[in-house]
Amino acid sequence: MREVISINVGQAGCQIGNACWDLYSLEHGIRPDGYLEEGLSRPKGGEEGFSTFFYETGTGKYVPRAIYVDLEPNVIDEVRNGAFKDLFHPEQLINGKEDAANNYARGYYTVGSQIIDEVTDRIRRMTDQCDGLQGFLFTHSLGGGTGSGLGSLLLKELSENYGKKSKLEFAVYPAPQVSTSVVEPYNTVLTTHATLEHADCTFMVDNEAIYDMCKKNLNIPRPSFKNLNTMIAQVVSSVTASLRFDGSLNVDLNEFQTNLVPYPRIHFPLVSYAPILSKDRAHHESNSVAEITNACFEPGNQMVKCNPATGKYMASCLLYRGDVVTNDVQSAVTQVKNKKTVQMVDWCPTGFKIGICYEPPTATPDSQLASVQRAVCMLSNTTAIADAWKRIDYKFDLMYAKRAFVHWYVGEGMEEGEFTEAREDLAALERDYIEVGADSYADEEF
Ligand SMILES: Nc1nc2c(ncn2[C@@H]2O[C@H](COP(=O)(O)OP(=O)(O)OP(=O)(O)O)[C@@H](O)[C@H]2O)c(=O)[nH]1
Ligand SMILES: [Mg+2]
Repeated sequence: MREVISINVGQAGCQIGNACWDLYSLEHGIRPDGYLEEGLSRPKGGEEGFSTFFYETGTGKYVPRAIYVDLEPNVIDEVRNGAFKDLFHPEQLINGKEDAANNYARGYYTVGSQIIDEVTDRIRRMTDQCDGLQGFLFTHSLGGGTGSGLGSLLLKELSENYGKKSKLEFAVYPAPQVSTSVVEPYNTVLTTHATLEHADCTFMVDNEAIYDMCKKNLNIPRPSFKNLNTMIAQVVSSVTASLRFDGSLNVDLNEFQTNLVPYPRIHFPLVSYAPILSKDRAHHESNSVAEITNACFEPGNQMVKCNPATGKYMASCLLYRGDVVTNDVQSAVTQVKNKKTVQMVDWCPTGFKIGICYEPPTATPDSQLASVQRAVCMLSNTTAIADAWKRIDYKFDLMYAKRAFVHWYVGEGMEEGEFTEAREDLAALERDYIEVGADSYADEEF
């Protein structure tokens, strides 16, 4: 048993959590009330797979290994009253009375610190139920006060209490289209600095990139958070499929991580997904392995806006799902390696790690995504992702030059020095990316 506990923090974290558990349940044949669909004697996913994410109670009900936490009640009340109200144990849903008001310092210091003991206590009870805890999967926004502040505090606590257990996160990168506050660049920089040494691997989801995907590929004129989350859940599901389904060539997430993260700080792989097809277009596409593999190198399939053609790849993993055979994958990968736009760093062998999970992707009934026979999710550690840091650092600097809004943070017990320290750390991170991308012999004199 290699259990994984999901921790959803703040509005974005919890709402993405909802979309994920909705999808996982469908994939494993578990009904919204936690009992199995008719005709099943055990959840789908092989002997053990599902039990990394669900545990079984004495009455044959399956419960997600998940914690929801928000500093205010609304988002979690929706879970308590929604379609999945019976799926969760009430103890898994934790909320406070007032939110962090978009303020990292409230999430980390004042309001967050009041709830942290309760949260770590519930997490402890859940880890006690595990035989061989593998790690934690976080979802949160970088821009919200709770997602950033409480998220950072929790990751730090988990680091202290669970030492070497993996901590992976899906972190929502702010976008102007769906932004809720002006201080998101502050929160993003502060939380990235605070979690850099605690998270082992961070998959960023840039709301702007997902918004464009929904609009262009799925023909949704004004995408809502729900639409974005359905898309995000599909990606999270692909990344976690290897943990939830038994199967051959189904490489463990740990193994991917080892390959993806060459240095502890360089732990932000770019995620791409294909196909992203609306229901009405699905019939016109063949979706061969070669096509979907190639599509992962198209900007429109990336979860973060950046240009990998101008950067270098350090490592890449391709996670296939569904009706896929190794021969097709091998020829697709050979083609990809010959692309001019795919430049590897000179210190790393040109390896693409492959995983195949034979369970095809599932689309939830209200999803605009077409049901397809196969899909692929690419995780690649590319220096191009540093563009995301550049953009947010620039926005941070514009405000911080005028010390705009800083008093709100200082008023919640934060020292101004933390701003400078965080910003310097991000500047160092940008430099780290330049350094890993530089040719090994470029500095030498001959
Ligand atoms: N993809 C996605 N992004 C969301 C969702 N809800 C909020 N966001 C984004 O998250 C950021 C705001 O953070 P929230 O998660 O709402 O804030 P919070 O963590 O609840 O913190 P406070 O409300 O400030 O206490 C903005 O960038 C929003 O665009 C969601 O359901 N899905
Ligand atoms: Mg909130």
